[in-house]
Amino acid sequence: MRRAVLVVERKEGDIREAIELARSAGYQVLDVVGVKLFGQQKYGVSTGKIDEVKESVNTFDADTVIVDFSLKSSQSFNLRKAIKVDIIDREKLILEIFAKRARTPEAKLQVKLAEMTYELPRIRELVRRVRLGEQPGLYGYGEYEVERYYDHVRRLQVKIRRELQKVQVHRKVQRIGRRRWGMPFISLAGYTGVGKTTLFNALAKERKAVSDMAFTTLTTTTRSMWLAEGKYAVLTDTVGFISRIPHYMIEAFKSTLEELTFADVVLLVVDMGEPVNIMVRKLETSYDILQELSVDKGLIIPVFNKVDLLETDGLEHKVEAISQHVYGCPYVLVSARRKIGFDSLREAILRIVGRFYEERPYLGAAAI
Ligand SMILES: Nc1nc2c(ncn2[C@@H]2O[C@H](COP(=O)(O)OP(=O)(O)OP(=O)(O)O)[C@@H](O)[C@H]2O)c(=O)[nH]1
Ligand SMILES: [Mg+2]
Repeated sequence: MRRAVLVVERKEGDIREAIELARSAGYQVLDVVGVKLFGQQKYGVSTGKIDEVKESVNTFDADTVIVDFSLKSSQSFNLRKAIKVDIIDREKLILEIFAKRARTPEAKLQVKLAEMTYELPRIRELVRRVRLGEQPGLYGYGEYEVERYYDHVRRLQVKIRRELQKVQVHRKVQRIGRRRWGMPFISLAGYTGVGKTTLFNALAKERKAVSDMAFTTLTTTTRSMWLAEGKYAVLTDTVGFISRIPHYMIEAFKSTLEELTFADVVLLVVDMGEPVNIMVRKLETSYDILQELSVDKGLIIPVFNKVDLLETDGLEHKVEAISQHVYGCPYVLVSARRKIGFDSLREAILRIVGRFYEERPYLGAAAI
């Protein structure tokens, strides 16, 4: 695991999300430094703050500085020069998470494309600096090679766009293939750190459903789930939603969430431990994202997780406030950690997919 010092903008204040993002990308956050961003052209932060970050890097022996906002290419270079460890800005961090989670050929291509969109202005900056003699070239190459690399990336972008058109046709075929499973598909969705994976693991363990052997063809993020006597479903964990995603990454983001587009039920997980205003904002944006992915509201069950963190009074107050922002299916209260509320959750799921079993009775593992 890489060791990072996290630099956050004080005004934005969503330190929890920033830490969760860093964790998802595989970094251990050792220290957090708050900064103000106003009018700091050269580094993105004030020179006084740079000293503070440097000190923190030394104290904690960090090998990376993650800044929770976007940096211009020139600012990245200047910071790297000043602090002398890797500098990862928010865009780069999100790209690293996407790259780790992209599974389908389409998602991989979309992420590549977004990575290149991110890299191009940085290569341009490098060319400029090599020309000024300020910076050794890319991997020790000179100006000419760096320019060639730039052209190469541009050509690659064109090629990837063409490939993407081809795989998008494939996706439809795959989707039809999934129907042959004879089980409904349930996907977990929600912001990063709300407890999707914890819930995924807990639900998959409740009464071993069909033999896990049947699932070896799928990824580690898909398991069978028991719903009721003789009724099983396929449960899939997904990428967490992320706020403030730059526009050019939206397609990459959506393609890493492809599972959601063919789910029969989407469990939209919300963290009850967060302040009400943040919960409401995240719930509303989640509905928007799901709508963008063409997920029907009638298939979305809001799952309010981590109820174990709250006293009865606090819980009632929060539920009352947030329930006014629930559309479609009613919400369910759970604790993934304490395994509370799972019966209600299964009932809510069965209300949506119950008919599925009447139309096509479960075929058993042998049929998979
Ligand atoms: N108290 C409490 N903590 C929980 C509960 N469910 C999950 N957590 C904690 O919340 C943190 C995030 O949980 P994850 O399951 O990794 O969250 P996630 O939604 O999968 O996050 P990403 O994969 O980053 O999108 C972990 O520290 C969990 O232990 C719960 O019911 N109660
Ligand atoms: Mg997870």
